[in-house]
Amino acid sequence: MFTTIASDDHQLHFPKGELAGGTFVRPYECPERWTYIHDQLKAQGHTEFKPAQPLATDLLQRVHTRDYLQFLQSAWSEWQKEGFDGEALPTVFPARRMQQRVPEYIDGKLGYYAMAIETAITAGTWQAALSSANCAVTAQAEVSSGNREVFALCRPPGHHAAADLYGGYCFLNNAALAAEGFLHNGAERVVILDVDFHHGNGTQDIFYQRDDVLFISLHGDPVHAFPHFLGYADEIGEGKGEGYNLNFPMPPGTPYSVWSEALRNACRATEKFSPDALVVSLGVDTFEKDPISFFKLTSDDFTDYGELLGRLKLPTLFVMEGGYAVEEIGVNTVNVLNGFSAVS
Ligand code: FKS
Ligand code: ZN
Repeated sequence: MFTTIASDDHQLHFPKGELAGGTFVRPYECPERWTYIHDQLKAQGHTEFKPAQPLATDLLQRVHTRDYLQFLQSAWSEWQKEGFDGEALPTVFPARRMQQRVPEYIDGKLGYYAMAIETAITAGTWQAALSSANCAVTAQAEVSSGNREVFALCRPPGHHAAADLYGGYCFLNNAALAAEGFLHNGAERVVILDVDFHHGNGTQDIFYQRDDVLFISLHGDPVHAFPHFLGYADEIGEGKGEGYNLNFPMPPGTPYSVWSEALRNACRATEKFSPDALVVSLGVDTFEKDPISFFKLTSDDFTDYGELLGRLKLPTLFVMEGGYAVEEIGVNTVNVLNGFSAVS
């Protein structure tokens, strides 16, 4: 039985709008995602839930910059101070041939720290993001103290957030914070395996020059898929991090037969690295019916790959990332955990 670390604070982040396809739509990343997963865990006997402890605070500055953390905490009040009616969204960016300096005005700050524009900052965003990070680090502590079946039901997600970038629904990098937690608790090497449909650009960037955290990601080819500007196969790490970043971009329509071959390669690389802990960035937007993604995994495939992960026999932490087929998100997520349990 899995122990789940979850926080009701996720509800404090519920933006009304997301710019998609040229219109404002209700965000795909919505509070019901959490509820469907929560309810399915209970329905399938994973009845142990523990609250998040405020453990992320000490680690935040290992992953994120001071100025970025300050920005996230004050963005909503700075936005409100201007008397704007809507939610805080960026509109202008430090693109090529422009200054990379932090402006003082909130519009400029939003654009400076954003990597995409769909993600609104609202009144409860900081508290929700902080609690989500606390879920990840509390869950990491649970694994470090010997629990072999731990799930961090994080919302908002984290893998697009870099040291000083938010976007793609992410603010604080929950998986990176968990990896830092493992290192802080005595691990020498950690693997972060990102199976969300989207490339974990934030996580990759945070560990790009390091050899103590191997980042592996299976994702939609950036030529076709968000976040578009990172996630190519030739991104292998830099400096002493060279060789410690592994990307498996895959094309539209990719079925489980192909995807699972990439996962087997990822597992072999994981074993070769012989980490002390594994963090799985678990997004179930690889599902065939996901409304914004293009892989073709079925619900049973999630059980199958949960088993592949269980066979690694590593202290493992599952951290929730994406998944937008909301009615199936619970079943698909719990299938991964059940597959893992069945063999571990
Ligand atoms: C598609 C536009 C893409 C943004 C997609 C963000 C995906 C977020 C995620 C996370 F795990 F972070 F939640 N819009 N036409 O699933 O990677
Ligand atoms: Zn995703």
